[in-house]
This record gives sequence, structure tokens and C-alpha cells, in this order.
Amino acid sequence: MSWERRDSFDTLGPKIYNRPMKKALITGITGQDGYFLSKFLLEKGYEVHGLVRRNSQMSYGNLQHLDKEMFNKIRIHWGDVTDHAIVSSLIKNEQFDEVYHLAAQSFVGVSFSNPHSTYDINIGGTLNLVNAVKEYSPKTRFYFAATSELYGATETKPQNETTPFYPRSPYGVSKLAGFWTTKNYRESYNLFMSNGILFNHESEMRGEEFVTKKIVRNAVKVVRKEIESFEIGNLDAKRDWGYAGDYVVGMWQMLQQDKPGDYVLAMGRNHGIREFIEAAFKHLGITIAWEGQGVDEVGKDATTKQVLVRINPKFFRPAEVDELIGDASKARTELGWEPKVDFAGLVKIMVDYELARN
Ligand code: NAP
Ligand code: F7E
Repeated sequence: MSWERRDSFDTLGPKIYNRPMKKALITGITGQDGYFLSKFLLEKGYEVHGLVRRNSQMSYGNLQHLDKEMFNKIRIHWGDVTDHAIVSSLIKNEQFDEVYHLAAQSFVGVSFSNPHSTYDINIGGTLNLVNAVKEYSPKTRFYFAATSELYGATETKPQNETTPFYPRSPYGVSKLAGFWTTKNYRESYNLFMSNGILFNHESEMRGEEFVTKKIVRNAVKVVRKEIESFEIGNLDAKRDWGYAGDYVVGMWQMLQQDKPGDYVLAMGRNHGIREFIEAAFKHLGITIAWEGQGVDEVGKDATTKQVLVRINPKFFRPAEVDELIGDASKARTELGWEPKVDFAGLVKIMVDYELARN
């Protein structure tokens, strides 16, 4: 960043600030949801703090896309969620009104190749947070970023808060532990701790390895003739995709209730990977025609017949989650949650951003 910041490496001793409305901590603030949640809370007048793990570039991730004034309002604390000492002293010294625990190794594919670090961050990190709240700041309201990956291979459709869990990856298993840890602390110690079981939500800030961003980025490159085609994994999976900007509102709503609880956030409609590819290219003026079977299937430009999309099995996962579709009736009724961006709107936001970016 080119402008000066006032970050804190030291969490010793209580910090005295002029407290505006409420004070919130976001772990995982540099990620996709961290960007939208910080913006949302700052607009509400919150004092926003973020826990950021150090990297060699001292980079602030997606926070760099906030306007300078907003960015400078965020109080950054450098630290890793797996570090029990910093998590405890931060929670103890700052006495947050709300903690949004979003930090995670969130990529399902990588969780198969890096299961240990996925467990350390997603389970150990979560335990550090809930335990610090219990010990040092029991009035703090706590949000845990659970996920539709808890449902995995369940056969029930659509999935809601009563659907049995059947995770299919180390990521899913780690989030299941986080879900139950949060619920167990809530029930054992009478703490305000809620789980948001969020289905896939995407945006212009989505990490580049996730399938929606990968498709959009590469489709724009194809249209610009920077590449001829790109490779993808399992085309048969279906996901219930929403817009991240809508989902962070639901996170906040969960912490404004009289009682804590567990809530599904989802659109209630799912779409295949082929459909997302078709929609992205359609927005760029290209109609996709599919030809072939299995790993030989290709997506062609229906007019020029050029192959634009191929399958590479290296993107397949050892175990796949074939289909997810959520039922967010509880959140709609109890929280008043109302997502605004539908599938077509999501694709448009993502493609337009990518077109404007380069
Ligand atoms: P994301 O973009 O991958 O962001 C993850 C964040 O966690 C980043 O800020 C990352 O920091 C941080 N982080 C990772 N390991 C950390 C560590 N050891 N210590 C401190 N920070 C660490 O994820 P997202 O899409 O915003 O998702 C937010 C949360 O919701 C995650 O917990 C995810 O698992 C969960 N979730 C996401 C979805 C979805 O569809 N997006 C759905 C359900 C649940 P760096 O910048 O340093 O990497
Ligand atoms: O994959 C298939 C892939 O990586 C979606 C995370 O935010 O949402 C996300 O997890 C689907 C899978 O997201 C490629 O096999 C095909 O079936 O975009 P994804 P995800 O695994 O659903 C949940 C709710 C979270 O909680 C997670 O944190 O797309 N797919 N071809 C591909 N996926 C990727 N990444 N790359 C491909 O080339």
C-alpha cells in the first residue's frame, strides 16, 4: 500500500479508542467475505478490526480494493489464528462486541493435498477463538463461517438446518468440527455463538482458483485472444451460487438476534458448471456448444467451432460433492434475510468487473 497505516503488532494492554457504535473483529478480513463484511460494518458505523497473517509482501489482500478512507479506518492486528497467544490477548484486550471468524484454508481442492494445515487452521484456529471468547470476553457475540460442504454427499434435497451432514473432503470435515465446537461452546457455557451454514457465494473479489472466477477470467482472456482455450475439472457438479455482498448481511443479522442459532444462507436454486461457462461466454457474445463424452468433452464456439474449454482430470477431486441446493427459509423468516443478486446478475457482475479490470 502506498499510504501510511497504523497497524498493531502488539496486543499488550487495553486499547482506548473513542468507541463509536459497536466494535467488531473480522478474522479472514483479507479474503472475499472479509472485504464485503468490512465495507458493510464500516458503513454501519462499526469500529472494524482485522486479524491478518503476515506474508512477505505485507499485503492486505482484498482490502486494497476498499477506498482509502475506509481502508484507513480498519485497525489491523498482525497474527495467525493458529497462534493461541495472540488470539487470546487480542480478545482479552479489545473486548469486541462481535467477532466474525472467517479465517480458514477455504479451498476444498487444496484441503486434500494439505490436510494437516487445513485442520490446524480450521479446527485449531476456531478452538483458539471460541476458547478466548469463553475465557476473556464472554459477552462477545461470535459468528462461525460454516459451509454447505458439511452436507457433502447427503441425499436429502434441498438441504436445511435439520439435514444430516456427510462431509466429503478434509475441508468439510474440518468445518464440521468447527460447527460442532461453536455449538458445543454455545450450549455448554451459555455463549452467543452462531453458525452460518453458507452455500457457495461468489463475487468480483473471489479467489482465482475457485471455479466461477477461473471461468470468468479465462473466458475474458479467450475473447481478448490472450489464450485459445482453458482447462476445467468436473463439469457435472452443481452448486447453489449467490452473491457474497448479500451473504455478509445475513452474517450480521445472525448476531443481531435475541438468541444465537444456526442458519442456512442459500438461493434455493442450483446450476451446473456447464451452465456457468455458457452464461459467462454468453455475456461476452459467444454461444457454447458441447461435444464429446467424459474427459474428451469440449466446449466449442458454436459459430467458429474453435475449442474454448477442455477437461483436465488433474482438476478432479478424490471425492466430489455432486450437487448442493439450500433451503434458507429459516433465515428468510427469522432474520429477514433477502438476497438481491440472482444467478444472471452474479455472472454479469463478475464478467463486467473482469472486462473493466485489465
Ligand atoms: P477466502 O477468500 O479464502 O478468505 C480466507 C481468509 O482467511 C483470508 O483472509 C486468509 O488470509 C485468511 N486466513 C487463512 N488462514 C489463516 C490463518 N492461519 N490465520 C489468519 N488468517 C488466515 O474465503 P471466503 O470465500 O472469504 O470465505 C470466508 C469464510 O467462509 C471461510 O471460512 C470459508 O471457509 C467460509 N465459507 C465460504 C463460502 C464461499 O462460498 N465463499 C461458503 C461457505 C463458507 P490470507 O489473505 O493471508 O490468505
Ligand atoms: O468448486 C468443480 C469442483 O472450488 C465448485 C469454497 O468457497 O464453496 C467453495 O467450495 C465445483 C466443484 O468451490 C473446476 O470440482 C470443476 O464441484 O469453486 P469451487 P467449492 O469446492 O464448492 C464452499 C461452500 C466452501 O465452503 C468453500 O470454502 O466446481 N470444478 N472444474 C472446479 N473447481 C475448481 N476450483 N477448479 C476447476 O477447474
